Amino acid sequence: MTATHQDPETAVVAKRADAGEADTEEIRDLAAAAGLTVVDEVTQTRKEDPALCLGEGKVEELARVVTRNGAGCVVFDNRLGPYQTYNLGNQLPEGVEVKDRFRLILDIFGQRAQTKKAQLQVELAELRYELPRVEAKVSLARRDERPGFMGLGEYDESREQDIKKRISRIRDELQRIEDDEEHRREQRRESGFDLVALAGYTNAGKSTLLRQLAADLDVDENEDLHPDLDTTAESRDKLFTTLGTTTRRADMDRRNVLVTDTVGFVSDLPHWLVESFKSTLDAVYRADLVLLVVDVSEPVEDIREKLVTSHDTLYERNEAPIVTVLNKVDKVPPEDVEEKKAALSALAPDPVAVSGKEGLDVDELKRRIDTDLPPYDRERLVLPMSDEAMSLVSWIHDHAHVRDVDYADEVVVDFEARPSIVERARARAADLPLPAES
Ligand SMILES: Nc1nc2c(ncn2[C@@H]2O[C@H](COP(=O)(O)OP(=O)(O)OP(=O)(O)O)[C@@H](O)[C@H]2O)c(=O)[nH]1
Ligand SMILES: [Mg+2]
Repeated sequence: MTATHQDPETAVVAKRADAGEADTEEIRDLAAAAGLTVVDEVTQTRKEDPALCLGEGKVEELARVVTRNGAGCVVFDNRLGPYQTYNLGNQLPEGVEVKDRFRLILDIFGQRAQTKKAQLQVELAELRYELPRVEAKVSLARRDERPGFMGLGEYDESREQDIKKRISRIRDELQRIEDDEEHRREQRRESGFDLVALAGYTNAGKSTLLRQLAADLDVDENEDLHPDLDTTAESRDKLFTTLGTTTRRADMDRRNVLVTDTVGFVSDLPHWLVESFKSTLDAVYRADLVLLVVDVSEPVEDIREKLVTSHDTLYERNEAPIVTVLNKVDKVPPEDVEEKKAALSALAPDPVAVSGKEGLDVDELKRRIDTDLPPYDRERLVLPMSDEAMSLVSWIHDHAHVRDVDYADEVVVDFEARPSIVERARARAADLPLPAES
């Protein structure tokens, strides 16, 4: 068969599994999310070959498949070491790029990063990916170097130093951004808001739920643009539609709640990659309540695995209560939802089943947000009839849920709010000047 020209947007997927069938569904979705067209796949079940990941014969087959399709790129679902990437490149037609799963995820993040913060995080992740590869080259060059001979390692050594310096500069810059955001969260709490975060795997339906819960437009001015918030846009299953964070005010009866949507998790993310996105995940780690969203139409074993990994990621840093949200109930018969609930009861003791798309049981979810957030304190203040007291009443209206105000000789205001808000209202009431004798 004759080779067509190589198309850089065309990919062949490769995957090695230790046992069983190699499932390529997710890596195909990831490749599509990166803008690649997957034309074919080559899989193998065997133990890892240290030089090539796949067996030698399999790699020859891979080279033939790549040539036949004119593919410009091979995407491995496996993690490839620096030498494996290099060796595979030598076995494949010239010019064909070899990417592993993590390189591909970095590509997607790079394409989606729109804010300064997201771009810094992507760059940090890329440098962290590159560093061990450069270090490996440096140590090889050192080993082979003969005394008195300025060797190959020189370039790599200075590259290694550059990467380390850049990593530390980016860390400082991200730290400043994190501090600003922490400050903003504190200000929002002081204004009487409870902070709720949506977390979960990519494609679970977090952004769709945000739309259902939201009362008005974004409250963040400088966050990522959100193509997925356009309700008129045709939605189709796509991974990592959301990379930054978006915060919106929820439409609630009693509490003032801000809901933040965040980047989705993906399976098998290495620690360094998750760490690079810590600033984005801080919105989850520092929330007052986390809504952990899963797609209930997936097989129960997949859901279980995702819940376990999500809990591991969250419990490391988060003390907030978690409400598990079983989303997409419209895709599953009710009896299956019940069966899955029962099967997952140890991990998700009291989940809420909803459909973000159809708006089913969103009110029930709001009730759960209300009850599972840290409780409000209730207070009843008796204030003198004065201008200062009126301005305190209006402050209480802004920061708390007012149950009743009674204007007679005195003002009696009955309200509930975050404990810190109640405390401040009490302090302000104690400071009110006594009304002038008349
Ligand atoms: N049938 C059905 N589809 C849904 C529901 N909720 C979301 N979807 C679809 O699932 C896909 C993913 O939804 P998103 O809200 O973008 O998911 P996400 O969790 O924000 O994904 P990332 O931003 O990639 O982390 C979209 O095609 C939605 O239309 C639901 O309740 N039922
Ligand atoms: Mg999203």
